[in-house]
Amino acid sequence: MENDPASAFKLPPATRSAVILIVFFFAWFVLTTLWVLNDARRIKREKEQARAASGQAGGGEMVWIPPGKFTMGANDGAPDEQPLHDVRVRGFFMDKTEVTNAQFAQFVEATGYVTVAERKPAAGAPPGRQEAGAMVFWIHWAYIAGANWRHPTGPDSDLAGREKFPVVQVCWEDAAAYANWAGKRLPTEAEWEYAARGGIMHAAYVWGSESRPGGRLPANVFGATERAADDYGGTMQVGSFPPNNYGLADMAGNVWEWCADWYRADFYKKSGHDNPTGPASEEEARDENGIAQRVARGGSFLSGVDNGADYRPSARKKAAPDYAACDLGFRCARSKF
Ligand SMILES: [Ca+2]
Repeated sequence: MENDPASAFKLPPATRSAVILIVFFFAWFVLTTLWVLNDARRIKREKEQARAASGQAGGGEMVWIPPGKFTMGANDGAPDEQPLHDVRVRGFFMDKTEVTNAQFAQFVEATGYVTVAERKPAAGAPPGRQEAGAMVFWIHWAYIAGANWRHPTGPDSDLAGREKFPVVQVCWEDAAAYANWAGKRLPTEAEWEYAARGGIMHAAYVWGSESRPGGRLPANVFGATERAADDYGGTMQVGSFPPNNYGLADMAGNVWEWCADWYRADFYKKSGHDNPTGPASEEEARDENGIAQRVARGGSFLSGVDNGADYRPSARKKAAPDYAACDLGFRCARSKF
């Protein structure tokens, strides 16, 4: 045993414990330091990216939505908001506001793009829809010839003084074309809901749990302001109400916002948990009538308590990709710069 080389390293138990403790502490210290340094670098990088994102041509200002996990859906909403399921979302950038008329005009100016609602419908369009037009609400919904993004509520309306109002009467493909031009994309449905919640998890509204904090609705939704009974209001300048905790304005109300995903009422039953992107194809999205629709989120100035408070962050809307309406617009996202 005298010659056992290991015996040279034998230490009294107390000393050995102390050495182990010191080694553990040292390892913990090194790992923590590395983690803090790495996080500081990440925050610095994200701030730089957010700065770079500001004032992009035709894009509007974006904010960084940090990666995280949240519970998507609601138990007390419409059946398509169920079941609740955990979703992990990667960090991404999101437009602070809905895309405005001025921003959309820049896109049209630069590209000569003609929106779907401005194009003559194909031969065989149903009666009353043979002229270019779109959906307008006044007491009830109607297809109005001549309604398009330049004339949001019909041929007699225009955009004078509405430069900072959200663009409306844009179909899904119009929104996607704008996003592509701006170097962006439409947000996924999961990204949209995660961003709308602003880090307040499990709350029914983007501003928190109370339906009417301080006795009023802090968003451009039906019933938010005193109006005559026959006044259905309209869009407002973007950012007229306080933004959510991420700095995003009008995630409740003003206009519905197109998302990238195809819609399926039962999608949550089989949704993946890591950055889900909706049904994989148009085919998979077809409902019992063979119709495939896209998702829109956030409610509009027409959304009220009576129709399920569609401005809740979990509420889902489906719309055909070629549907254009006076209360439907969009905002863009971007993965990185
Ligand atoms: Ca909105």
